[in-house]
Amino acid sequence: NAGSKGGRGALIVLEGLDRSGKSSQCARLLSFLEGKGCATEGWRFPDRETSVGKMISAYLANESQLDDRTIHLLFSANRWEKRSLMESKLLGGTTLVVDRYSYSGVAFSAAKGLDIEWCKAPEVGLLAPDLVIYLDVQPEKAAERGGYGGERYERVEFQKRVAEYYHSLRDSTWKVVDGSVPMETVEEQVRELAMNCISECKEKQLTNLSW
Ligand code: NYM
Ligand code: MG
Repeated sequence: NAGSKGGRGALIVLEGLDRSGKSSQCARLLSFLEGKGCATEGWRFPDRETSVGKMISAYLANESQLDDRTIHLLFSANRWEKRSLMESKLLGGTTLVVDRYSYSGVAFSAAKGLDIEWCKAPEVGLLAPDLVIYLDVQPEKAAERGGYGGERYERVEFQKRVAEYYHSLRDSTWKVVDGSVPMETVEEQVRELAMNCISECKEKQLTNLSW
């Protein structure tokens, strides 16, 4: 039973390359929705707080080495371990604004050379987002923003391949927003997409991700 009278919350995912502005936009959207009195939480993947998340974090920091398929499955497991909590929040009427999700999982691993269908498989059955906002920034532009934190994957050539795989994953839930324009302009568009999504999904069933 979707407890709250207002219907369920929306699962809104922001995706994009490193330094595309996702984290800033997630924070801005979150405070906007809170200001509207909308029950909202900000989530992110990888969730580095769990024990799986700590393994991922050490890998990204180059403090540990893991086989490509192994780390891929850990990223996926990190979403699976949050699935039931995610579902209960959504059914209870809370909208989740999520910084990265399965699309990051597939795009980054496929860019390393893993078979894309193999990469998609462990994501099947996770909750399907109601909206995916892709912040589109050219890899070169993102790199100019600086602040690559020295983590694995933070190299322009690699990010170009990631962008190609992201492109191949686009489906009807995706809205591509030009992330190279001023932050306030991006914010405006993100707000509008999110508000529409939240009102439209109240009546819709939660579904599972399939590709
Ligand atoms: N990443 C993130 C993956 O390779 N697979 C995944 O499933 C997810 C969620 O982790 N470069 C990569 C993308 C990023 C890195 O993410 C860390 P962030 O948003 O910088 O903490
Ligand atoms: Mg990063």
